[in-house]
Amino acid sequence: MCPASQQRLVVVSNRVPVPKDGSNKAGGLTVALEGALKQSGGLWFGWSGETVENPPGEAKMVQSGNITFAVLDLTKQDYDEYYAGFANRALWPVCHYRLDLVQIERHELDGYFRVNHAFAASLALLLRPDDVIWVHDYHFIPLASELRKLGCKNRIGFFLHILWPPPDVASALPAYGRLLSSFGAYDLVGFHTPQDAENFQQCLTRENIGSSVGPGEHHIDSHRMRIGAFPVGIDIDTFGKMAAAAEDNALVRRTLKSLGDRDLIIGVDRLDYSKGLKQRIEAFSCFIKSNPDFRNHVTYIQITPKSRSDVPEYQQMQREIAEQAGWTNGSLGEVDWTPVRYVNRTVGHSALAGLYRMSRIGLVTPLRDGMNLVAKEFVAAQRPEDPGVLILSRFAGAAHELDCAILVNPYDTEACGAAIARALQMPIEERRERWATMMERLRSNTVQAWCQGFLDSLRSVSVESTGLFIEHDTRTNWSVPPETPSP
Ligand code: ADQ
Repeated sequence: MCPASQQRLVVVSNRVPVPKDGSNKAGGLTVALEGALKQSGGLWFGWSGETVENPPGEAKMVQSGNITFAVLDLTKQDYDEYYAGFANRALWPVCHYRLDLVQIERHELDGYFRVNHAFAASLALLLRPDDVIWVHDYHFIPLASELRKLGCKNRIGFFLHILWPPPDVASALPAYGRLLSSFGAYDLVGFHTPQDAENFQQCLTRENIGSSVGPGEHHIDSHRMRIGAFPVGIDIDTFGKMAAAAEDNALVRRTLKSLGDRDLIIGVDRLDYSKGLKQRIEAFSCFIKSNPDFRNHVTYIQITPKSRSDVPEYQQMQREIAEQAGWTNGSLGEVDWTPVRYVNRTVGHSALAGLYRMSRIGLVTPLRDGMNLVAKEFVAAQRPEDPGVLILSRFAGAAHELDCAILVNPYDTEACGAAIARALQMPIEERRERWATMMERLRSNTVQAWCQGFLDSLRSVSVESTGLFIEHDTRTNWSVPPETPSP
């Protein structure tokens, strides 16, 4: 048996950043996971991003240093049912409290479990007895239970990157009991916030699945499952340096020039109904109408790459937001002033960091969000001597740590409009003070610390039933990392 630090790490996620042509476009989360994989050698397993007619049952492998990337193709039917269907038309809306958008289709549910079974069968062939497995996100909730059915006795942890709602909302999920029970195959289940972890444990208790042994610990069929909050962070030093260097970035310079002497308000989100874009544009409109002195003195740039365009709810929303941005410009704009620049583009991380840095305000107002990394990136990108102001939804997980932002209720568009006016007039001392406090919080919980915290907790879990592992430190710091501030 290998010592704990030598055990190979296996990461499972829907999309896998298979290295291509030596290019490195990885975000902070990917870099942190790759760092963890490099420490002891590792395997990153998941979907290739491709759909083909007859996928080979075996994974395609790419070796890069001591990391093996292994990916499976999907059929079009698998993709439609598992990904575009159950994951994004049932799990995603329920977890974001949008019961009005839930699509319940029995064949999509079947497809979700079928793909999880197929991925487990393929992964099982690649596993070693002492591998530690870390499964990511809502696409793969039943993966561990499928692996257990195939005899896998490894430690398996799960981290949910989105919210977990309370029982009254979560129970709108089709096959709710089956999904909840399948969590019982994990040794550790992690969420962004203590609130999500608590909601999840309440769901188990209400459904009589196992028994709670205090907060953060649940026994299911003699198996002990730990439940904890592990708020994901960012690499603030790298991001801050990138933002400073990006002042010379061509796109950043052109944008700055195009603004003239107007202040910049920035929003950066995937095009998703959870991000509150409709309400945000309305709030901006309210702000201009209530504060006519700011007309032609401020520009709001919303950078929003399209996502999940093959899901009908997203197609409709794309049309609505584009119309709303056009309508706002038509009614508020001037011949020489476009108040809202709405752009459906992905921007490189370096340019994005530079744009955050030159913005007076970061508008991050999701209706619900597990964490929201844009809020953290915006703060990390600021100039210490002249920082911009973060306006943050109280319904983003990031609000637990970034409570020195101007916290808003995104549904209250007038109040959000007033927050914009307040941010633009905030004295420099107050801006510096708020920013310094937020930076302290971000520094105490980087993405590397998040990764290490989760893996330390997972590795410290004893796997009594298998006898494969010696029990390590079983009670250390697994529930909520101590540096995480209370909500
Ligand atoms: P997302 O819903 O995708 O993530 P978020 O946390 O904001 O949301 O992460 C988005 C990432 O994409 C950020 O790093 C951002 O810089 C980047 N991005 C966004 N728009 C971009 C653009 N136009 N061009 C380039 N990059 C862009 C899910 C959950 C979140 C959780 C994360 C991580 O929904 O709540 O914070 O996972 O766990």
